[in-house]
Amino acid sequence: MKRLLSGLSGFIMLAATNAYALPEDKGISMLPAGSALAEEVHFFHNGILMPIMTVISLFVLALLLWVIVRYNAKANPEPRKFSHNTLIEIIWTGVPIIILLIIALPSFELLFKEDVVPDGKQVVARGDGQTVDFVFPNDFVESRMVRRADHLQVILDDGVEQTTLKNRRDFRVQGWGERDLVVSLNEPAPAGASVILRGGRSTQNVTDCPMSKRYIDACEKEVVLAPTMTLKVNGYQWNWQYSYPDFGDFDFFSNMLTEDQTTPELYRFEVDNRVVVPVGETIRVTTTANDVIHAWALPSFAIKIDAVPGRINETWFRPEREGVYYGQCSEICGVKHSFMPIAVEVVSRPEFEAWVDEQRELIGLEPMFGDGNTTLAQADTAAAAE
Ligand SMILES: [Cu+2]
Repeated sequence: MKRLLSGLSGFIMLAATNAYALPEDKGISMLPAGSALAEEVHFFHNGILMPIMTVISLFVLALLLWVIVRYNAKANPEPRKFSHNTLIEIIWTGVPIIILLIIALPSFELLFKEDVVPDGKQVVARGDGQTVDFVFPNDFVESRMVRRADHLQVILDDGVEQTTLKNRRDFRVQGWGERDLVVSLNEPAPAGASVILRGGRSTQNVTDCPMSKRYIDACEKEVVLAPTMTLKVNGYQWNWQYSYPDFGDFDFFSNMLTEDQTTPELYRFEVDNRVVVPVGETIRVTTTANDVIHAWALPSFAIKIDAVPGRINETWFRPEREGVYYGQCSEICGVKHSFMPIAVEVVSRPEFEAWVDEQRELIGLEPMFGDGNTTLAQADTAAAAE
């Protein structure tokens, strides 16, 4: 009951401040993307699949109309009697193969991105007005090593703003694919500024890249850092259980609110206890189920992953904007299948830490972050000391 109350009060508090990503009445487009990867998936649908489908449908429609008009019994009383045409057969086999390849290649890339949890890492060094060489420890496994310019980002942070430096123009790199990457800036980093080296094989487009740039794959890319937390999802007939192993392994069930507990707009989307995650951080998601197969689906993050009893599936997302995102179990799992919605609330780091401490208190654990201003590094020390 205590948890239900805290969930409800949280809901009322946040309902006033946060935007919802909800399906619209009579809407036909995708739910707004909440992550860069979802934007890529949406581009794949809206920018690649839809044009191809539209052209094919119009072409087939035109062929049909042509045959109906030109070759009906009245217009063409004497039909020709040939049985095959090699050129046409080569074309109608070859062209679909090319179309399928155009669809397959970007979709394999997206599947790979969703499947492989990012492992990028960053090191931060201080500039002193003299030093030009900075070392990035390239200690990944062989297949994940930083080998190319787009696997590495060099950012200069002067405390006010961050500037992404350009390979060759601003710095040179020695030792691609080797243990230590040496980044040599063309000009020494100013005293007091931070040099952020971010490396890894998982990259994504920066958010809000325009569609025209996506067509020619010219969006600016960024390295995705390794997860800062794991969210364990467990499907039940008929609700979800979530646990947070990195923060004391507290867990809770998330049940759909009844019609009189929420607004008509949110009925069948809203739950008593939402998943809460921090914005801008990589979240590892593992799914499993307690009884039958469920599926954890969250369209705004382009996630749909089966939750299978006796087995663990893994995926990830990196929410870019704060807000509440809704999803739904997407594997028919029994009579109340359509009554197990998913609600994910993306909040700032301090809000997330305050929420974590609240959840820990419910199971009698000491707060992990205290006043909500603790840095990540301090949290790591606290977790290690526990
Ligand atoms: Cu289900």
